[in-house]
Amino acid sequence: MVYDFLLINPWIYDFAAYDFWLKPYGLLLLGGKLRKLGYSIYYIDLLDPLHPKLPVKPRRKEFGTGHFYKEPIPKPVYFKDVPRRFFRYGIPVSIFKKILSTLKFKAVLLTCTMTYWYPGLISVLEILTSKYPEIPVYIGGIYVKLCYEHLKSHIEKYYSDFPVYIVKENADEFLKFIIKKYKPSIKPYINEYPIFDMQSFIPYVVIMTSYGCPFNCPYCASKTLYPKFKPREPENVFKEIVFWHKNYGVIDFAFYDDALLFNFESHLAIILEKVLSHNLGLRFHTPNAVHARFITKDVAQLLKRAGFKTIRIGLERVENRFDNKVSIDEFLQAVSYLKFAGFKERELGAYLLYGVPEEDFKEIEKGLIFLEKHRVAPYLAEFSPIPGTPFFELTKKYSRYPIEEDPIFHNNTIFPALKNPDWEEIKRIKILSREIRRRIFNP
Ligand code: B12
Ligand code: SF4
Repeated sequence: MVYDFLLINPWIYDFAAYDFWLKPYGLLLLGGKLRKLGYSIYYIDLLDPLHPKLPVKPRRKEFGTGHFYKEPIPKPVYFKDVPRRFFRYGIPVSIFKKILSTLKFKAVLLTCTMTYWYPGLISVLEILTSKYPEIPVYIGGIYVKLCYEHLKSHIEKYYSDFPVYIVKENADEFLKFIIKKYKPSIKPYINEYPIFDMQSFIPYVVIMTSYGCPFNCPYCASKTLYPKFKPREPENVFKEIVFWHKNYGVIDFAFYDDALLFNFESHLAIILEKVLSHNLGLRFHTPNAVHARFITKDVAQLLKRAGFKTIRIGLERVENRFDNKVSIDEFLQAVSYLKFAGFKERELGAYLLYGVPEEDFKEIEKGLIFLEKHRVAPYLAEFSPIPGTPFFELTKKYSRYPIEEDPIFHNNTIFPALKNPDWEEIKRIKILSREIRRRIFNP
């Protein structure tokens, strides 16, 4: 069979990558829409942690999360000051080539989620163009949206002889073009849900109930990616959840919303009440943090009753705060409501953003101690500068890397905003954070 489209989720080249409900949601979404239009598709997930041919099975953890298979690769020279090893995460190249050799397809769709993960995309592109120089390749996703010029100049320089196209638009716009150019070859699929069923296994399903965020924090890309906040119809979200549970036995659902609790009463509450009334026994997770400001006593109780198991709150900083999405009082109030509703310490956590320009590690330490005092598990989030944000402009002044020239330097592990990172101090802070978590979880 000749597939209309081959969809590929590229490898990750990085110091670290973990399947914390990490899926190429945009690409899976696009696949679902194509299938509904009657296009035949094939999906290769190069990150697939459950691929049956992996030489070593990566360790998996609770709720569908876990490690990826990885192979060490030489660290890029420009990262020589970073005391970490470098890996290619995902299935071995040989397995990918083998799968590819069995397939026939008319066009390829590639995505790239983090701006600094583009080397994985380029590796795939290199293999594809050398084996299938005539086949069109379309590239979209967050990296494309945030670093369009970077990819454009790369393609012009190295792939100008190949039919490689960069797509900045959202899936729906792209589909209008596809419909004109390609004729569907099979019967339309029953629904347009993301193609989780084309993975080798469905450990969990990602859900987005809304796009965008009403806030505009100076370090975040949400407004660039989604200028307007757009909720989905609660009934449709509920039906999607039921579909995965009833047909595939999925229990764990991770929300990717930027503002999951915004307009709670008229949105998420409706979805959760429906879930409860059907007694589905599901578990929900919020790897992308929720807003403490929207957590009232009732919200906390409904989240608990509905089966939320992982709640991460975006606190970011305790002192010298540089956003206004939450105040310390609101944060503490939210935590007390959540605990009162019955959430255990293990189920809750707060993100602390660090590694910002001119970082003061003493301040971060105080933030960690503050969280320990209030018995909220701290999770450190290393700052990554995102083009188009005020913090990107600020980082340009302080970075030891040309962050404007190459998105590889947006990698949070390298602490790109620091002129001269004190790696010992960073290690100390990370250990402290881990120890505080341990003390909170095992008093
Ligand atoms: C979920 C999420 C996570 C998850 C999983 C990440 C993942 N899936 O890769 C977790 C929690 C693990 C995570 C972690 C981090 N994240 Co994050 N994350 C997100 C989030 C909220 C959603 C991503 C997503 O799936 N979006 C929804 C889909 C539908 O959008 P999309 O991919 O763009 O797809 C659309 C189009 O682009 C298009 N499309 C997509 N693919 C293709 C392909 C083709 C061919 C075409 C035509 C179209 C197309 O169609 C889709 C529908 O229209 C985004 C913010 C956001 N709202 O997007 C941040 C975001 C990607 N993360 C970000 C950051 C900063 C981080 C962290 C560094 C945070 C930290 N300091 O710890 C870490 C780094 C993780 C790591 N290095 O391992 C930044 C980007 C950073 C960067 N430099 O690229 C973002 C943009 C948020 C922000 N603050 O601005 N993240
Ligand atoms: S509240 Fe969160 S998603 Fe919204 S702009 Fe701020 S950091 Fe981004």
